[in-house]
Amino acid sequence: MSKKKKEIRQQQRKAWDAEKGQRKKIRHNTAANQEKHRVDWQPLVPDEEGEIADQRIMPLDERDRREAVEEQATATLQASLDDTQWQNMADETPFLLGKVVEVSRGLCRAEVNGDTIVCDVRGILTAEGTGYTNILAVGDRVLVQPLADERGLVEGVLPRRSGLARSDSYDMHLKQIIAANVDQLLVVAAWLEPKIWLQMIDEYLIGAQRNGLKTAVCLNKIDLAKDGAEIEAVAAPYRSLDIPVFLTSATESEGIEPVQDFLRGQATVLAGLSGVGKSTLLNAVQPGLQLRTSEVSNLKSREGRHTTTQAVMLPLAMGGSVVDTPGIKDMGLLGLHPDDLITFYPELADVVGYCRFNDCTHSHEPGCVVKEAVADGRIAQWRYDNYVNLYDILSEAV
Ligand SMILES: Nc1nc2c(ncn2[C@@H]2O[C@H](COP(=O)(O)OP(=O)(O)OP(=O)(O)O)[C@@H](O)[C@H]2O)c(=O)[nH]1
Ligand SMILES: [Zn+2]
Repeated sequence: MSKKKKEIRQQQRKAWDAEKGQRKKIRHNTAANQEKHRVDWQPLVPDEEGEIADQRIMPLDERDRREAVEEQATATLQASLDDTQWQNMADETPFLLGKVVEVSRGLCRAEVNGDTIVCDVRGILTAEGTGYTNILAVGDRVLVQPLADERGLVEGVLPRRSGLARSDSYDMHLKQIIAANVDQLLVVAAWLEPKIWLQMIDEYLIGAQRNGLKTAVCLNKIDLAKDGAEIEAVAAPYRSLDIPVFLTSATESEGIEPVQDFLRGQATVLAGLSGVGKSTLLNAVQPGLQLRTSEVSNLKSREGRHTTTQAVMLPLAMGGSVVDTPGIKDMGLLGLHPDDLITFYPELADVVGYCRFNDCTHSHEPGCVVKEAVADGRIAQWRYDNYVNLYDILSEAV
């Protein structure tokens, strides 16, 4: 961080601390805040008429400003955004820049000026009109109004540079954002216990690639494999598509260095079935790192209610972070047209134009060059099987 920026942050911090007592008084001076400090206070939600209490007593220009802030979240992804630009955006508002590191319903934990504080999310911020079903995800950069007692209020969500999203199962035009501003996804699979599930790996990879994220696969528990050639048969097709494959034995701390190299300085979402060894792997990457969200979390609402954590982003000492979220489990391929599936199987796409029938589905037709390529080993049988299975699943959904 530049010296100047450091100074600015220190000043902000000082001003924040100095105003602590005063701020409380000011807040109590408004009708809206007196309302909020009633014992039965609830986060702002629209009433039966769709009106929000705070909005009725808010001056017009204040409402305009909030609407403008909200609009920022609807902006499409801007790949070039970085920390400096987010800081500049925040500097143009009366609020502080925050980075969301944990999310639960209506609440989040955000890093603000080096501190991690629990924040309520302004009720007026809704996902409506954003194209998403949820307003906030782990990794989001937000505008935070600091409040008393080391708490804060999320006033707005800044534009994202990337996001891992999946189609909503009720309305496929809408998306649920699982993690924001992440760079890549690491699929962790076990060779055995639970037995490797190749179709699931492909599904995770496709999900990430549809969101423009880099991908890699970690094959863990290789100490349980008897045959190195079998492992190679899984690793080779991915590697030839420039998808790195790491072979690890997390309990033995074997093969960890390439995983560290992949994670360093990047925001990475972890994906993998239960029991494949994600926690063990992360502990081998950085001893002491607690992956399990339930243990990390003690998010409490202001009324003292505990809430279930939906996602958590953990910083890595070597730079970068990892995102653990149960939301990833059913990422699925919702909304993908079966005819577009082939773009995620470049080794099949390379040969399809030469099949005898123009509309060959490469499953049962004669004169299919894809099947020929499988037969003579140019395409891995299991990749072909995954393609055919997923094509069938997607065709049923259309
Ligand atoms: N043999 C062997 N066992 C491993 C290896 N890595 C992890 N395990 C074991 O696999 C079990 C599950 O590991 P976890 O790290 O808890 O798996 P996880 O993916 O975090 O599982 P969830 O918490 O359910 O998501 C534990 O008993 C680990 O000791 C490995 O490389 N080899
Ligand atoms: Zn064909």
